[in-house]
Amino acid sequence: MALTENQLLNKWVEDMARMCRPEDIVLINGSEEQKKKLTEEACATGEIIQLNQELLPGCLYHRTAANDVARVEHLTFICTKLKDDAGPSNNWMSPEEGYRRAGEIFQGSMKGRKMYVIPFSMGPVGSPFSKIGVELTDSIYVVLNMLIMTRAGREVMEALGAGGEFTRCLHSQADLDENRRLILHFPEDNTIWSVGSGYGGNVLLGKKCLALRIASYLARKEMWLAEHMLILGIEDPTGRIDYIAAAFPSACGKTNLAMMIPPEGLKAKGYRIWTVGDDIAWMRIDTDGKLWAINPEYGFFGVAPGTNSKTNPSAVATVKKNTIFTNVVLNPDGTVWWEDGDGEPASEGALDWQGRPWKPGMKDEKGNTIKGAHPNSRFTAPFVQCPSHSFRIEHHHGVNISAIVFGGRRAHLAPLVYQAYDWSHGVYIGATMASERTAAQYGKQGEVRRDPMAMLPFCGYNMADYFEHWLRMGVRMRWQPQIFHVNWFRQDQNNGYLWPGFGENLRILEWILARCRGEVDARKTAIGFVPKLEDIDMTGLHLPKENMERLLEIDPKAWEVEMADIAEFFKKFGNRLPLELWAQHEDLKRRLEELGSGSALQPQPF
Ligand code: OXD
Ligand code: MN
Repeated sequence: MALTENQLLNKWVEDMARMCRPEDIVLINGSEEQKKKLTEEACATGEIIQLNQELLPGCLYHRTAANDVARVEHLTFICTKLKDDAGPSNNWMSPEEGYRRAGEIFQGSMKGRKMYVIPFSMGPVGSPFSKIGVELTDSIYVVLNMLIMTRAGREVMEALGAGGEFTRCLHSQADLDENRRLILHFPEDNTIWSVGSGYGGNVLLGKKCLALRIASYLARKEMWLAEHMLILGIEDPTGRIDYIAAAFPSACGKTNLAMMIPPEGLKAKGYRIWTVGDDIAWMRIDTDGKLWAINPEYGFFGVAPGTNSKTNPSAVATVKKNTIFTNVVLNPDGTVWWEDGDGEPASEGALDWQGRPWKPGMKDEKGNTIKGAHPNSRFTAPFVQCPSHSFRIEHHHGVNISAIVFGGRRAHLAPLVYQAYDWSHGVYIGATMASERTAAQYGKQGEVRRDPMAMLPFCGYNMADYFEHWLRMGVRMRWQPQIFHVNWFRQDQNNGYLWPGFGENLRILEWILARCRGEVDARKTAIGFVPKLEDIDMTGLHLPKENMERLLEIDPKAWEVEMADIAEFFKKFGNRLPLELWAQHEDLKRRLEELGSGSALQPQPF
């Protein structure tokens, strides 16, 4: 009997099976019964360990191979016919070479294993915002994760019907050899091939591969936006909810911001936060001329270390049940632990992320502390388990976006918050986003990594065209969201953070929304509109006034260095870069020169 009623799908599965040679093909229907059977099978082989079902009901544990713990940007390719269509920020391979090289690794890679066929929808099933994909994989871990991260199974098959379009996603762990690992995207064929990895970001193909790299390509063709953004709603006591979409590079606290808890001082105002998404936003202009956004995902694939009841109580509550933990510490009582989490790990009998006996405080030969959980260890948890999850997650048109926020980690340059003059200036701000490495982190202090719109590793085509697309989208909207830039990470001379971050960030979001509603005025500066000190509600937060002044300061000398770096970055895109961005660049340069010469030192109210 045919696998499905979709002949195109059947033919593709047949072709891929001929190449990978699995011993069996199993269609995932999304039922509890099938999930239970697969979990039992994976537990029997040790691929998955069942956790303490009394303390962590429905929770599972998995370890990836030690050489396979993160996304591999150097092995990730965009395979377009023309190299220039991938652009200077992507690795490129021709489609012929991609299919040939990966094909050799896929050849017979599923021998002795089953091939699972997972029909999934990114976005609510049947929504005009959504896209359907089908992932073929030989990993039960992938199946169980996809059942959390996406809407998957029979309902999606029905929506796909006999002739529907879908993204073809092929994955095999093969032998997990780093030298035979490739993550390939064929945007012109709506196809993804991932081989040789078992790590989430490389193998849950609905996420970074489809919802960002392939979707960004489709979004340009179809005039919408696929972005690396969280979506959050802020409800005020009158019941009005305004939504913000925000892009930050990886590891800048997106999940924490998406689930933030109002700070004590603002509690009296009765704000309520609604989490719509923590990683990806798909946005379309609706018939009302406004920008609407959905979260195409259905779960969280969050970093565990650092997640605790203080930094993110909602995430702690979210992972209490039905969660898959990857590469964290396994306690002998079947519970889990990670660095900077809640409580203590077991003092005896714990195993680290590689399955080795581990005790807190253990050191290696060089005297360095051995971490129990991998720094990129993860939890995969259903979206609706988040206490602040928005009821709009199921809504076909998502939420109306009032503000777009770009952010980076800058020790000295960018003020706490500023607002673009208009859409085109906002696109420039997004296109020039960057994060700086600080002494407390990794790499060389002060080194700047440009990460436009936090999409550098995720844009599936030439980023110069991507900027052009953003500019065109602005022209098409009748009501453009206001664009802002924030920097929670500004430091003093002693490398201490000037701003407390976490829930206190709501004070800045409050100003952002007040600006969107035209309720507060601002200082017009060379780089954009900056708040007047008195317009940020500091109730219950005692920060010295000098701190706030430092946080909002604009240093023309530092900006001069920045402008040179931006110009170097822009030049990489040659004459494909929209002239409008160069014009924005020149305007900013001129305004900064005026500021540096003292003629515009006093920012003017507008
Ligand atoms: C992620 C990332 O895992 O951005 O979300 O790296
Ligand atoms: Mn991300």
